Amino acid sequence: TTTLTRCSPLPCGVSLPDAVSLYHVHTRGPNQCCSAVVQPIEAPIETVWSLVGRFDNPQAYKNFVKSCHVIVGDGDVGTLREVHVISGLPAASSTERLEILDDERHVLSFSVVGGDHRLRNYKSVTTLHASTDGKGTVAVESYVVDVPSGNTKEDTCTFVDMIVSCNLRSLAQMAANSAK
Ligand code: A9S
Repeated sequence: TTTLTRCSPLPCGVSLPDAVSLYHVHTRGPNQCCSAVVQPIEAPIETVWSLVGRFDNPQAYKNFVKSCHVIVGDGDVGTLREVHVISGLPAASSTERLEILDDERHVLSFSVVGGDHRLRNYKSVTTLHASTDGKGTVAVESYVVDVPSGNTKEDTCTFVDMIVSCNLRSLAQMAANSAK
C-alpha cells in the first residue's frame, strides 16, 4: 500500500482565503516532494493574469521556454501543449496538460504528462491575489513532483524552486513594466 500525505506548502505568513488556499493543498506520495513560491508584483491582478492565464503562451514570461505548441484542445481543461526549452538544462521538451483555468478566481494549474526531462508527475497550481494595499498582486505557485532516482527531496525542491522563482520574478518584471 502507498501512503499519501497532505502537503500544504504555503510559507507561513501567507494568508489566503480558504477557497484559494485549498488549491495549494496537494496529495504527496512517499517519493514526491512539494513546495511553494510567493512573489509580490507591482501591477494590477488583471495585468498579471493576462500573462499567467495564457496556457498557449508560457514563453511570454518563462525564460527557460524556447517555444510552445498546442497539440490538442481549444484552451479548455485537457488541452495539451508541448514546450521546448533552451539549451543548458537537463531537459529538451515537456508535454503538459491544462488542469484548471479559472479566469474569475485567477487560477491556472497544469500537469506534466510526458517529455524529455526528469520531472515526472510534476503538477503546479498558480493563483493570483490582489495585495492588501489594493494596488498590486501576489502570485502563489505551489507544486508536487516525483523525486528522480539518485536525487533527494531537498535537491529536487531546490532545483524546482529555482525555476519557479525565476519564472515568477520574470513575470513580476514584465507585468510591472507593462503597468507603467
Ligand atoms: O514551467 C514551469 O512552470 C515549471 C517548471 C519547474 C518547469 C520545468 C521544466 O520545464 C524545465 C525548465 C525544462 C526543467 C521541466 C518540465 C523539466 C526540467 O527539467
